[in-house]
Amino acid sequence: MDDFAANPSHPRYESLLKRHMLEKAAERDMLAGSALIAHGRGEAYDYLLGEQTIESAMLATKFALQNLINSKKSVISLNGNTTAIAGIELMKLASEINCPIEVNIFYRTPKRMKALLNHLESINEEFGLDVKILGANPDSLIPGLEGPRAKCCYEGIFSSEVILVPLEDGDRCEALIAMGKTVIVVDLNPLSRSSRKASITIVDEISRVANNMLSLIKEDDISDMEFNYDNNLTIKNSIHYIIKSLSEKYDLSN
Ligand code: PTJ
Repeated sequence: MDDFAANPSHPRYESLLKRHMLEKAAERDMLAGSALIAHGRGEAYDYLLGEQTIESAMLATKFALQNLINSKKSVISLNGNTTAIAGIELMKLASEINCPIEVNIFYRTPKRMKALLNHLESINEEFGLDVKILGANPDSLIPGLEGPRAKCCYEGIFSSEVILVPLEDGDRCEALIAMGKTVIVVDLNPLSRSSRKASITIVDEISRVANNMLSLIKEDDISDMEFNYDNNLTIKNSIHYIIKSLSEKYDLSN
């Protein structure tokens, strides 16, 4: 990737690459001012998860994908961070599921919206995709939210049954749940309000989730799989994992 100097053999290669992608996206005006702080918080949780997809997250990912595939209408909502580090994979996923992408950002400015929409259109062109990209002309409001955060598109977020909203804020997650939607959140912090309020919480890193979904979608049985899914248990299992990993990282008995 252009001026990225790290070698793939570096033990922290993936992490350095994601930071670099965010730096580049910031140069292109795609990110919120606090994007790198949000990413750093995510990295801290990811360290505790061993920078891997844990079992409970994989189960949530499978169940989430089944919901996205089987629903009458689904949408993938993208913000700045998500577009920067998993934009290509999520556009490919949208193409496989045949659902639109909606750019929906917390810190909404015309400059950022334009940069993000242009970037996603360039992914369509580069990879020969034909994904519908919404967000340029919001015509609806999410009830219960105030200001620009409430804006959305009827064709996308407003009328969809199932919505994948990685790195969502707690208020909007609750407002979408109140609209009766199945809300799939991806958040490395299992304790965040969005994690606790979502219908399906994937405690994992967004680019790993996108890649996992792209692999899983090739398995023909995903839409018929039987699940006995309990989101509360998913969250509890991720917290148990973090506690266990913390206690194993250092011998506290000495
Ligand atoms: O592009 P915008 O305007 O919508 O703004 C995006 C950010 C992320 C800046 C905004 O939504 C924000 O401030 O988010 P928060 O409230 O800091 O929450 C971000 C959550 O995402 C935190 O709980 C992080 O742990 C988590 N997170 C950060 N990076 C990742 C992540 N979760 C999964 N994958 C990541 N790569």
